[in-house]
Amino acid sequence: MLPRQVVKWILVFLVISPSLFPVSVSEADSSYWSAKKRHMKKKVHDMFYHAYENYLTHAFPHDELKPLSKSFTDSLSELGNLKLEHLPQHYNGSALTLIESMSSLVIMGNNTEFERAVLWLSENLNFDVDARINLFECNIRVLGGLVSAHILATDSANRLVQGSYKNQLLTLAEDLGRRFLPAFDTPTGLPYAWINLKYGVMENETTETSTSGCGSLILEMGALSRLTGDPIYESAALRALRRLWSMRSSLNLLGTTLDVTTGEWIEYSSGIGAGVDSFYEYLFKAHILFGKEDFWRMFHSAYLAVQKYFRHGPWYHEADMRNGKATYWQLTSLQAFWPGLQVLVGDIAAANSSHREFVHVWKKFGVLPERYLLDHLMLHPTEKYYPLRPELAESTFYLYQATKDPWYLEVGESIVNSLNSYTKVDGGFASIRDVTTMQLEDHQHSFFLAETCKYLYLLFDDSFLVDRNYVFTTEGHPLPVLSSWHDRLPEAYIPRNWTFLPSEKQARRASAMTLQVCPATSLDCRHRCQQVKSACHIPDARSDHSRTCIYVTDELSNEAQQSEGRKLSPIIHYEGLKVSGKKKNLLRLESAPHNNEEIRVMEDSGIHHNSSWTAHQ
Ligand code: DMJ
Repeated sequence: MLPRQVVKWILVFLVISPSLFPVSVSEADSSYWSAKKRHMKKKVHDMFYHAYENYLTHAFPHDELKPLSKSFTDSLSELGNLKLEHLPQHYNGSALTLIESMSSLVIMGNNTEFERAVLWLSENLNFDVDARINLFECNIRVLGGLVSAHILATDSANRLVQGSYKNQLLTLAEDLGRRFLPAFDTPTGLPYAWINLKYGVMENETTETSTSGCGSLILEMGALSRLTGDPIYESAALRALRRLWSMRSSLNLLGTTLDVTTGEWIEYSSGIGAGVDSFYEYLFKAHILFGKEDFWRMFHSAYLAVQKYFRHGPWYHEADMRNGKATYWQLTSLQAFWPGLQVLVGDIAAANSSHREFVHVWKKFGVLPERYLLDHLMLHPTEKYYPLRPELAESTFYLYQATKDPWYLEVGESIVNSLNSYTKVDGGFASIRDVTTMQLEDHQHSFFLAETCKYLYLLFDDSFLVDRNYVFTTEGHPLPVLSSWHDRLPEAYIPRNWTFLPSEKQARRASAMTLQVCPATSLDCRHRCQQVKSACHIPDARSDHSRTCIYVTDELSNEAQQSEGRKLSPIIHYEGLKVSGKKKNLLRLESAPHNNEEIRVMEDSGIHHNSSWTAHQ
């Protein structure tokens, strides 16, 4: 037994030691997270190669891997084709998964494999095939994959062997782009959803398409025009987008499906998920990529309408575009991309609150089910599947970029663990047919390599993004933000305006992804804090979610410190959330307080207990 005096001094030392050595505590913290990141990066790297090598062994050059039977499917002609109509007789695939993997290979630093893929595609890929493909899917996966890979191949920063590359991928992309053009030959300029790569629009082709199907082509086709100098692709996509926007209701809402020959809506109900999702994404990303104010104006009105009519607390339901009345109360796996888009926009408070709910659902089922009925709190009877979708990983990556809150690393870790325990099989990664039984399905979708693995990898290692500006397409293919493609580069995308991340040992330039493009308006300035409302933020009507974002900047804290003559901790208020003092505790307000009112707080018993928000948000 130790003498009582010694025990007393040990206890005193333990109590005061954190204040004597504050730096070593935070250093221990940061080396814990650095080690965690290295470990997780390796895990994701291994996942990607397990999927990729199995694809090469059992499926290449066909489109996608069937990981249970270790065989293949030529699925480009099946994508979006639910009834599997008009399947081609002699189509042997387009190496879809290889094309989709190329930007991930570069991000993971495997230039040798990337070059091998460039060579193979240059010599073998041929689009002159009798295959009826979905324009949207082929655009985001194949055209986007090729255009992005071409840019990466010609970017000297990637140190690829420049001499061996003669723009072969761009030539292929242009050939494909030309084959898309007949689809746009309609009285409205809205493209058909389906086109035969060899013969153009087929006889008796359906005239029905979706909002995302005809409204999210501008990034890939715009980039193709900028690269080739031929404006025809960008003009076709832009004309369709403008026509679609002109079909919005007086509430600035759109429907989900429409007729390309009449320009009439077929389905008036819409939300932010299937059939619409990337339409919103592309309005905003087109503004970033091409700098046109027009895109910003469209996006801003559309975004505000979504926040006003679809949002219910952290959830998004569907509504009728004509009157804004709620129609379907459903959470869908595809909606999980929305918080990521909100981060880019700058509406981080709303992004954070929705993202947390998706994480809850992921944890409840082990993965995200395709559709969950919010009004009945049950799974959709037939859409219980999880096809290895990337959206939650994508949003987690964006939120970590913006906040550097290590809690998002933990979310990423649990996504990785779930994928490895439920979906990894000897022959790759399999989709889940039913999240209640975890029964598997024999399909490894190409977006698992293009997006799911990529966003998880970037979450744990973002070195590819440092000092560079990229916009990721909806399929996760990076396109650079170049001043030569711009009418005017947005302020936030000019490197001299980039913020510095204070949490690093040495200040490091952040990528544009950590910035808020959506302009902030200063509302009020009281002695302790400045209220800043993002122009993109619409407080929802529920009383328990009615606070607007309030940020306290470092400068104001310092100013307040001087005026009050005492040390203040940076404070960040979020909607109903307050972080102060002890950085590690996230506290939830019991009720929304008035300014400077004494507030009662309680520990957040939810999943965010390990947060450490910092003031640079
Ligand atoms: C991807 O093909 C794209 O992200 C698309 O926009 C919709 N979702 C799938 C993956 O879930």
